[in-house]
Amino acid sequence: MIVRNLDQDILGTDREVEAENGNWVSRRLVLADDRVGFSFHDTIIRAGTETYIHYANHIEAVYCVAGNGEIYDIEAGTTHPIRDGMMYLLNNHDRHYLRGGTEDMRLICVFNPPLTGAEVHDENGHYPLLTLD
Ligand code: 9YT
Repeated sequence: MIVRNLDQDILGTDREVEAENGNWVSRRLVLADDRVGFSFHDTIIRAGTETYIHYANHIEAVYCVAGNGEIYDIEAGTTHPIRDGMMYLLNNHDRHYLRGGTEDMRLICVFNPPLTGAEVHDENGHYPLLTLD
């Protein structure tokens, strides 16, 4: 069993990753080196921000537990409000804009395959596919 606490084990370590543009901060509770087939993140999306994302190499489930915002599905041309209790699943590598609302949004995210922790969004909004040996 692995037990981690956000305040004791993640914050202020290299498992706490800030977006270059300051739009979000991701606290990675489970990563690829835990070797369980997914990674598990507690992410804060800052109010009033907009981020283009296209996870071409990953599936991501996202569950909102606090705050508000919206996701714009580019292919479908639809916008979905995000609030406590809303989940979205990027099962088709969906290109989207993630927008912070009037207050910071707290999102619990699961990635498959797992992130190693070394990925950064490239200019296309992608995370590269990184794997451990
Ligand atoms: C919800 C989302 O995709 N936010 C961007 C950051 C990402 N969740 C991460 O690296 O933890």
